[in-house]
Amino acid sequence: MSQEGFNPLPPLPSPRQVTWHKLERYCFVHFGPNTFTGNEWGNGKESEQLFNPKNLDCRQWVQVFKDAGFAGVVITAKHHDGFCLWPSKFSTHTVAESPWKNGKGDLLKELSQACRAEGLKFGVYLSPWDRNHPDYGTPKYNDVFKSMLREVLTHYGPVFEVWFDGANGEGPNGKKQEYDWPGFIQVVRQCQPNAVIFSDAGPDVRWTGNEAGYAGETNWDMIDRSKFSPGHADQSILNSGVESGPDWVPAECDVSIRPGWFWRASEDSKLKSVDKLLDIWYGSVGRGANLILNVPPNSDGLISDGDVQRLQAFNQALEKEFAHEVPVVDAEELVANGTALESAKDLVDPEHGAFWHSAGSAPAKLQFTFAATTTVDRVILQEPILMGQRIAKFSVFTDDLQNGQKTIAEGTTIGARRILKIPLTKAKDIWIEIEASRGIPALSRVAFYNSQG
Ligand code: FUL
Repeated sequence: MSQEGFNPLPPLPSPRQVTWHKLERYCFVHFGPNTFTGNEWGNGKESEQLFNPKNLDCRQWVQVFKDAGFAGVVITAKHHDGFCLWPSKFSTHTVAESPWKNGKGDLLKELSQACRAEGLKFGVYLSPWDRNHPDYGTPKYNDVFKSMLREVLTHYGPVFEVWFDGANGEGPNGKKQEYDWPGFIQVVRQCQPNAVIFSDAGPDVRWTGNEAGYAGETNWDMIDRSKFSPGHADQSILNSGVESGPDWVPAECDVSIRPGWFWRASEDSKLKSVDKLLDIWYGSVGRGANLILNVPPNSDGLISDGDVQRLQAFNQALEKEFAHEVPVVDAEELVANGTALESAKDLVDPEHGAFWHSAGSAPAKLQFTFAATTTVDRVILQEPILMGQRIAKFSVFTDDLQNGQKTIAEGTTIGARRILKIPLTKAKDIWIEIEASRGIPALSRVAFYNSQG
């Protein structure tokens, strides 16, 4: 397992991106005037009087998300309608003008405190598009937006992700804005240097190109950032990334548990099924991306019972998938010097963990042996992404006297993780062949499971 002479292959993730990769899944919360009107996009003319979530309790949201295994929350601090969920000094369309808590409420304060109390990460969505602000469409608005960002990023403790929406429509004056993206990014870097910035063009995390929750089967963490700008990015490229891309900008998959982003009573019965949520998880987290699942609170200010139950059932189903790991007793070529397998099997932390790499370029074959003939139907593969994303094509196969060599799975990229559902396979040994790779292939984790128990 000597790592001498094996060098990182740029581009590489920044420390803030490495931290982000480990979160895997967190919740999105769309909440605001639309929660009370039933609209998806407010026009900015909604009366502040509408906003009155009488039983609002962010601790309930956070407890529900935490119990269901989610690592954090990103809240729509300001959606396209311009309504601010905090009492911004730079707008007259905020919680301060609403009847909620007699205008004394601050939703970002309540949510960030609840997150800190439970150890969840806190993130913010701020739409640059503002259908309410009178300055929208003029250079002055860029300063307004930066001032709002500063408020949000300096008053509520650590922020793990700042989510910029690419939508760019007209303001109340019918004008469109020339956004000062470099300026917006600079404010985030100054106020929250550890936060990743999401947009359809990064700079830190990219949109996956759809709102259905699926990364590409092939999912490179790289793109060429110079070819994209927010609102102007090729969706199919965003979905699969670019093998030769010079910038590390991994994908995040956004999707709602309901048909819409905002809560409405008529969609209480239209929640995604547990099977659908699992499929989305395999299509996002399982392809090395992160999943941001939207679970919108209702007009009372609470996550509805149906959503709570669905999240719990989803989490239970996910835990069941990986409840039974099948231990590997020997991993040839994985541990070149024959070190006890435990040490290799525990290499699950791409930041600090050691890893296997081949002596030369692909192909490379790895043999995993179980204590006895056993059955497996799930495989987790991980690359040590601190060394760069490399593997471009692999297959998983069995080989025995009776049936000869039999391919049970094929794939392209792995990255932070690749989680495979394979047909229930009876075997004493399983092989993984890395057929193509940028540079020398490396793996930091290979694990087998039997979801049937
Ligand atoms: C889109 C917005 O227009 C939707 O309303 C929603 O917020 C979604 C997550 O992003 O661009």
